Amino acid sequence: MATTLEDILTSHRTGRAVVMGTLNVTPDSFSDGGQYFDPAAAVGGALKMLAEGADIIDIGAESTRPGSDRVSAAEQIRRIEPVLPEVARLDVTVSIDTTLTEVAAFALDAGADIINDVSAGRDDPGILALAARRHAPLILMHMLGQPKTMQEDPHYEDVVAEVRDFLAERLAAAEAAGVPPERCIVDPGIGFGKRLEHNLALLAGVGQLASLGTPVLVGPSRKRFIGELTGQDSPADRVPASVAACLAAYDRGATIFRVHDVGPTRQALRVYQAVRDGRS
Ligand code: HH2
Repeated sequence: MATTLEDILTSHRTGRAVVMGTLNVTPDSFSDGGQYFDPAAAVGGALKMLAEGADIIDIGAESTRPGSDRVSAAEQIRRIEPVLPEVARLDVTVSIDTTLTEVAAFALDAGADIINDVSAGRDDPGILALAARRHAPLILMHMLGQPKTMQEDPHYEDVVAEVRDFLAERLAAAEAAGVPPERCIVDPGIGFGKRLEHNLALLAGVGQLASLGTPVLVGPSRKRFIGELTGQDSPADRVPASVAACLAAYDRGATIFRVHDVGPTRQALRVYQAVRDGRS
């Protein structure tokens, strides 16, 4: 049976591990750019992720890799239009990875269930009211600066405390707009304005974010810090290390994992849970 929104939104209490497969309908994403730009390939990719055990398919039409330029709402909609309704017909929860209200509204109308906003409602504040009106769960992510410049010189005194304070403030902003914390998920934004040591501190400190009372999502998959730790230059060669990062975060309280490699992540989580619980 498919994982429900309720299962996802209570995962921090139940300990259920939720796998979100990344489907970038873009020509230029850092790890899978172009792979799913063709609509048929994108739907095929979603089917494969579903067969491998994805609970959520996260569809995005704008790369937010360091240095990237913005993509207009009209172009994002043009990219997701032939893909999202097809994926929404499958037995899987769909999230839309966008910071723009117009794109999120289109996606919800086309069958998306969750809004994944990497700007946490700062780019286009109307997205918070949209989530409230449509009772759509909302992912609030931390980012320092903007994708264009975020990796130029990120600096924190205490990265975990600062990210936690930011997320608490964005949870309050969402609640003021009508989205209660019970419908929010927080995310430290691995790689978004962070150096290697910041990413490691946040993965190690996810327990402090979990104390905000919502599920914590992490997206370490194939990112640059994994390459820095392992010496693997090509994102496609960073799969085992990405899985390890998810397990380490799960161990510390994160329950939702945004990944490019659903099968390996699901297998590893299954074994980890079986050993931890002493049963399959
Ligand atoms: N990372 C990316 C995009 N969206 N959303 C959340 N909530 N958390 C993340 O860590 C996150 C995200 C970047 O990865 P990807 O989509 O693969 O690359 P690109 O931005 O180049 O499309």
